[in-house]
Amino acid sequence: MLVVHHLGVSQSERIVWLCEELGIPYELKNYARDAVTRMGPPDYKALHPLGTAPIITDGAVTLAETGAIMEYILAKYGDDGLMVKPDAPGYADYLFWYHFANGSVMPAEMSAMISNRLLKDQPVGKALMARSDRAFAMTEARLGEVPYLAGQDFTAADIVSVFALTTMRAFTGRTLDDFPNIRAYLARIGARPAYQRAMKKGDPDMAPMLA
Ligand SMILES: N[C@@H](CCC(=O)N[C@@H](CS)C(=O)NCC(=O)O)C(=O)O
Repeated sequence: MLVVHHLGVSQSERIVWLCEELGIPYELKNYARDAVTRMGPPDYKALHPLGTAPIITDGAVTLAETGAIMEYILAKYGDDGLMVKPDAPGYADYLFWYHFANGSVMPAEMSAMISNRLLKDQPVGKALMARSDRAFAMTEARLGEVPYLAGQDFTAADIVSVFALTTMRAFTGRTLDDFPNIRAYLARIGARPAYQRAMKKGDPDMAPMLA
């Protein structure tokens, strides 16, 4: 049985959402963050040497790292059209936005979170925060051209990307005031029953940060 180990208010919401979009059977185990450190609790960290959310277990397999987990589930359980195939138009766009999310945007948001607190007035802090600004500007521009990140259709690139635009803002303090296209996109995402179910199951006490 596929088990999704979800750390509260974290990137693992994406895996819960993926499972809900695919409609596959899975067990959800919720873990609360440590009350003092706000990090994962010891029983979460014991699951995998990396110790960060998301983590899944599936029979003998224990897997960490969002991208690996997403690809594992999509390949093993069927992608239900959420992956753009190499011969389809938009394949390169799909690849770019899928990998941009965790390869560039999440590191930029993590850096911005620290920089905002500790390095705000220093050149290095400003440079790191500019990375986050660029990521949001690129996403805003893209969503002014197409309804979803890979193009006309909702794909796994959206599932991996939405966390940085929503829940992560609880940590960075960024608002969406200057990003009308992102706000309109998040309204479309928020209307998806699978997204609503995932957020309710994973973080029942948190209203999704869609605006
Ligand atoms: N690149 C990793 C990053 C994972 C990560 O940093 N997860 C955070 C949650 S947003 C975490 O586990 N924080 C708590 C901790 O490190 O104990 C991935 O995408 O899986």
